[in-house]
Amino acid sequence: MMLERTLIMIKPRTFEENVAGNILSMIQAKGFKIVACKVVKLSKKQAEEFYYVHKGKVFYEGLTKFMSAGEIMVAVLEGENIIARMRELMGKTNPEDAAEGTIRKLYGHNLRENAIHGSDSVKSAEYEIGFFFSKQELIRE
Ligand code: 3AN
Repeated sequence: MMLERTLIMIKPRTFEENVAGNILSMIQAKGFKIVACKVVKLSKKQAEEFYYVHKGKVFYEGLTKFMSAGEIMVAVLEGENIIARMRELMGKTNPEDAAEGTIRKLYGHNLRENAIHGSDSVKSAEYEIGFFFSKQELIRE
């Protein structure tokens, strides 16, 4: 078991629906620790930078447009094996395929507007956390 950190984003439509509190409750009920949390709004350019790994894919333009359309809540979570465990709580990318009781099943609307993002590896978590949070914001001592 590894103590890891992951970056989550409650996506624009979902944040606007005022269900961020419910989602954070689900996360806390699992015992996942919230290390940092804030509300931001990305520009189109910033969304493109964040999702650079998807550049060139058919959904890149729509995804970055949607992700810059409104405020989002970003948070850093910490725990053992948190990257995989958070992705399990999120459910599959397409809410239609997500298991009952997962965040995407409960709050996702479609493949693009799927409620929440979570880092998919240690490497992407490091990049994504650094994208939104400064060292100072992550200080614990
Ligand atoms: P996940 O967020 O489950 O790791 P990725 O990394 O494959 O999934 O995709 C990143 C985001 O791009 C997804 N959260 C989703 O909003 C969007 N997306 C992925 N595949 C498609 C697709 N085929 N059509 C539209 N949007 C997509």
